[in-house]
Amino acid sequence: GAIKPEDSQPEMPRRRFLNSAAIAGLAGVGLAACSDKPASAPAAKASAPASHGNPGEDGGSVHLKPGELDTYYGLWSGGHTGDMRVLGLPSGREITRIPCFVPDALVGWGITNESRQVMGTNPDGSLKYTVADTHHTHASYKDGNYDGRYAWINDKINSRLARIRLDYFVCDKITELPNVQGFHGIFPDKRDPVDPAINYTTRVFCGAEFQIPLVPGNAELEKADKYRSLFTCVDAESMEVRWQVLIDGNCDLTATSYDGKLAATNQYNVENGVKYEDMMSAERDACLFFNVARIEAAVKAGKFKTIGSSKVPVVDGTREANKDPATALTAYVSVPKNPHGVNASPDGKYFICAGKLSPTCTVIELAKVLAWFDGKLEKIDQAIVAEVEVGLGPLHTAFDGRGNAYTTLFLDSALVKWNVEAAIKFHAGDKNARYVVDRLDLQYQPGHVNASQSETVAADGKWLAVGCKFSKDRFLPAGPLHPENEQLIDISGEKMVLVADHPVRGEPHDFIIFKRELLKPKQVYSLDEFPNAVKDPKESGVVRNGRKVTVKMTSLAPAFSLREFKVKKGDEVTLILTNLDKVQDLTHGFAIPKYNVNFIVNPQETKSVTFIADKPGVFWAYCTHFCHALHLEMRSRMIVEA
Ligand code: K7E
Ligand code: RUQ
Ligand code: CUA
Ligand code: CA
Repeated sequence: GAIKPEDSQPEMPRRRFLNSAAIAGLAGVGLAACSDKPASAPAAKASAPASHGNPGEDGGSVHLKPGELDTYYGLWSGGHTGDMRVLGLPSGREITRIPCFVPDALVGWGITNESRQVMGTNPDGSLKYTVADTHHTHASYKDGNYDGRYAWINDKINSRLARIRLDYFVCDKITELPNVQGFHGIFPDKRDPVDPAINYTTRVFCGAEFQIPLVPGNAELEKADKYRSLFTCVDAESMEVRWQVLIDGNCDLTATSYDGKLAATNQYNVENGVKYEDMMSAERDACLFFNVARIEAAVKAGKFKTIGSSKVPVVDGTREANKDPATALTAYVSVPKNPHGVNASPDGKYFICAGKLSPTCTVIELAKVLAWFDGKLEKIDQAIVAEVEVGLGPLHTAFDGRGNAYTTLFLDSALVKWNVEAAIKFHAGDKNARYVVDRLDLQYQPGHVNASQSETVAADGKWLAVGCKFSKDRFLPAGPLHPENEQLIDISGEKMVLVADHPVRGEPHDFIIFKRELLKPKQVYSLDEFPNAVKDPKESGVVRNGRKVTVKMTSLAPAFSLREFKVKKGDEVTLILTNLDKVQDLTHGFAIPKYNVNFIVNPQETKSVTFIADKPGVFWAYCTHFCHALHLEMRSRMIVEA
């Protein structure tokens, strides 16, 4: 049963908070809805008339004719596949996937030397990690909008942050954060808090969700009340960790202000609980704010310690050490029970925390948080300008640039559109302020939501996508593992209209959607990008240095420059391949049977692989990427002499 907008206020006909007894039933709420036939008929059929799915102007249409291009890019987290998906929107077509944390046999990620160096290896040469759990993807800013330089994505399992170069759509750096577990939320800053000339991203903030013993001796391992979490700042350019903040409670999602002064994380475990019952025992948790300029000053002044073998400066952001606003590095704004997302409104004024176990959204005014740091606000909680009920299980919020927020309601399987200023008026006592504008049933249990340009000053209110965690009956059954259901919603009008369902393999979590003009990708590499490029076919050949052999080769359709090469059993072979084809889309592949070698080289790209030639015989190395009428004939013979 959905709540209609008119029912949702002023008095909410729902329990205010989910208590422990209710949470025991929470699985029930989700699972009952999942295992049973949905109570209501699928809403999409009725609600997608032909006139919708086309917000007009530059918004594009969800139904593209063959040959038509999308008007927006979507950068999607790939979930367990550890990559970033690139979509065209509004069509929802997947254009490519950019491998980051997990090996990929198309591009040779985890196979080529260059990618292995980015991924990280053990002393024995094996990959340090081969699994990932990516959640959040965000891109670099300039003047409050995306500037098309970088995107970042996190790996929650092994606390890694990957950077994607958006000129070539490749992952070029991965940083593992020290002394944290469950690295979850990320957000780039949007400008420098001090230097007005730096109106672009120079930092990426990272929240760690799981508290751990920071200096584990055996005595500490089980004392959960002593576990701690750190909030981390990574340099956007060098990808080195700049500093960390020791905090009370945990981190979950992350947000940054448009003026560069504040970063924040929502906290759902201020209790330091180890069991869910403990984690939801307090009535209020927090949204924890970081004063970026003060933290940088403290680091500069040497007011930090280091932890274990890490050299990273760690400043003290605990409650006890930050009571005095004049010197505080952090501020803990209280937020009802176990909030989830925290999102910055595109007007730069507010952060909104979604309640998860509380049916509310909390609106925090950033000017007031700054006033507290300046000693001009008596209590930090006075920065809360609204705490309004929106429905059950609010998780994440997007914006349309017209003053409306769109919050996913996990438990209600719905999206609620609400007006932020009206909510503030309602909270201030104007009981006639109707803040809920519209409500839409979703299929089913939505998590992340984002709208076109939503996390920029240029939020355009045309399209909105939702990542539904359950799809149940929405797609052809294909065994027990159901895809998730990503739904596209036209938000250009007063009423939200569902226009498309797309199945997606688990579990993407987060994504961003932005205008295609903001990216200027290159489609052919420059040879100079690669110090080891074989720039001329004449440089091809085999160079021996003891047991180490270097094979240099080029590709030019339909031939490799070496039709054969000879090595000896036991040699350590490094093969360098440069694709000298200059034409866009003319990619070659290179695979060696029985040697676990497979990778592609794009136009003007160089890659290398290193392996021990431990199997004697003839091995037809062949092109794996259809490139020419003589693609099948495009081979080289590796002869390994016994
Ligand atoms: Cu709501 Cu990782 Cu953004 Cu999923 S998140 S849990
Ligand atoms: S064939 S070369 Cu595998 Cu049908 Cu395409
Ligand atoms: Cu070269 Cu196929
Ligand atoms: Ca809690």
